Amino acid sequence: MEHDRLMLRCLQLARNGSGSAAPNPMVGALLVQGDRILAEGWHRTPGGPHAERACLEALGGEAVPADAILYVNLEPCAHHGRTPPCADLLIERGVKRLVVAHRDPFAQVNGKGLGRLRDAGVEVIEGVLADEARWINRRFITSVTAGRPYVVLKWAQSRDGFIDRPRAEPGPHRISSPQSDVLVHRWRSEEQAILVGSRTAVHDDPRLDVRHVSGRSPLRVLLDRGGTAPIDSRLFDGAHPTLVFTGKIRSGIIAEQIIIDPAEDPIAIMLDAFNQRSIRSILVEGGAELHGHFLREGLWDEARVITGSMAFGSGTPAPVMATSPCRIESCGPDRIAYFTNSTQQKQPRGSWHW
Ligand code: AOF
Ligand code: ZN
Repeated sequence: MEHDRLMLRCLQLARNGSGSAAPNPMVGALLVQGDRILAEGWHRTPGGPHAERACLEALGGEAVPADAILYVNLEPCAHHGRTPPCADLLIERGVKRLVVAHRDPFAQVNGKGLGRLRDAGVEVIEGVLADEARWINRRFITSVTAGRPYVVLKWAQSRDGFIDRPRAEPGPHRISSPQSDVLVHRWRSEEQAILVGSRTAVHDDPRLDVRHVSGRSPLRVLLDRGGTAPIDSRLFDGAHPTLVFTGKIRSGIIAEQIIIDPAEDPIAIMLDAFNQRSIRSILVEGGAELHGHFLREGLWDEARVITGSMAFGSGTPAPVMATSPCRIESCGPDRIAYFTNSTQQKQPRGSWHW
């Protein structure tokens, strides 16, 4: 279908905003006349032009032909945010035909943009590649509709199901291959925050930044109620912002600190704090206890499990997933299993990997 093909192009454009558009959604737009693409645009960064404006700016001063169709994966906005409403801009510029994938669940828009356009006589088709478009904006949609960030759990396990071997034992503790490490850094660049528990900070001393690919490093977050992470941990090196949820404020560390009451559920408090900061997604990198917590409470959306080629024989058992993966990939010598929480956003059928 012609509409599908052109909406797919929109989604490709939208994906250019991966890692930079958040907390805004990823949106692409293109103006098409017959078989000619007249202009394209996408939303790069909050405060910058929305996709529709970027597309019409790319067209320059030229008039929009009456038979041209504007494709955009998200309903044009109706509100004055950091930028004026796109619906008004489309009407002013004389767009007569519009194809969108789905409505914007953001309360100030949610149907109002399409309503305004239809009232102005614009012919609107909605629902084109809606599942695919919702999938690429699953972080934004989950955050806006559920009031919590999209949660991606990630861990690496040995062939025999351990995420860690006894520390007293000599030998390498690394599980994933260099090939998988590059992929994990891409995953990091796609989420706004990355969370680990204190045991991971103590044992692994991770940097939690993006090094092997180009991209934005997420906010580093540490749950350390007992204040056990050493003061010279890399997480406190000031190289990137770090947020610590702690039982009591510590001096001498370069990090923002939020006190949490030991009697309260830390997961709920953290998710709420993220939500208040418009953090739409988090990558949870361990350890087993933290993953178990998210899994037990059903507060997760995806799990990505890297299985390495070596066996540990003993150690800390990896979490066991209750469902089968929706996809398994090879990455160098590793296998990666992808799980989605079926109560949440549905992944489209076929080989849709974004
Ligand atoms: C669109 N086109 O390309 C995007 C939209 O504060 P602002 O002005 O940046 O508005 C952000 C909201 O606008 C965001 O929460 C979402 O509802 C919508 N994003 N809308 O028409 C776009 N990125
Ligand atoms: Zn807009």
